[in-house]
Amino acid sequence: MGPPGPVSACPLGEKGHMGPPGPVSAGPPGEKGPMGPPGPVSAGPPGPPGPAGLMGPIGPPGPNGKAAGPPEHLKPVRLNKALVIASCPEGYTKFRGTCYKAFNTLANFADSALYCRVDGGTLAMPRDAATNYVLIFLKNAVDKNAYFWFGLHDRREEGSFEWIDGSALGSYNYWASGEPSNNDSKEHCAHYISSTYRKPANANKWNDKNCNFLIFFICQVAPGMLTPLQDVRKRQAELSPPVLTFKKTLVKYKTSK
Ligand SMILES: [Ca+2]
Repeated sequence: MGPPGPVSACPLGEKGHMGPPGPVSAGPPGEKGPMGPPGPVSAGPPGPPGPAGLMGPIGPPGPNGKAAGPPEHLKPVRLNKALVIASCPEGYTKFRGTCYKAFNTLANFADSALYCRVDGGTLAMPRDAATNYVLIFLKNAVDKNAYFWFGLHDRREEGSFEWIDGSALGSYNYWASGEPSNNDSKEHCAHYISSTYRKPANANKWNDKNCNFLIFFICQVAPGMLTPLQDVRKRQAELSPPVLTFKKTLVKYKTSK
């Protein structure tokens, strides 16, 4: 036999088309995943209120409270009947049913009136000659050289003198000659001139003076209208600080011409 013939040398064919995809791999299912976050809360309308619960047990007693009432200084005065008698307070002199006292305490007109109020009264009001002479007697027994306020003024209306209880002066008066003078338009309060005044005709008579002048004064109170002594002392103590802050002024007994 002869040798094999030469291998046929044909050129290669073209590349074929891509084949169809193979079958999907069908492996076993994966494990269960973790639990997801909670979903939104259901937002339905609130239901009706439930019934009231049972009353609880009674609690322990609280601490003792303070007695209710106004502060001490505003409480009404409790009168001690033993002290309320139809006579005058200590140092007062009764005349025609009214008690009078001349004080040797320096004060301006307004504070004099306050002192009298502490005793349950007012500055004295000599509405007639007899009472006027009693007051002159009382003031001179205390100090013949001093001036004394009494309850007459024209602070409300210049020239219209009135008693400190608001009543009009009336027909009786005991003004010194030329008084009331309202010197410098500053004299609105009445006082007794001293008994030893250099012009005897004007001694013990009435004069109008600057109400800020510091002189003595005369009070009047109704008998039996007293506050108990203890209460008076208490009120005096309350009044003392402002009263004692007066400027110490040299008192000159200078009168108008
Ligand atoms: Ca005068």
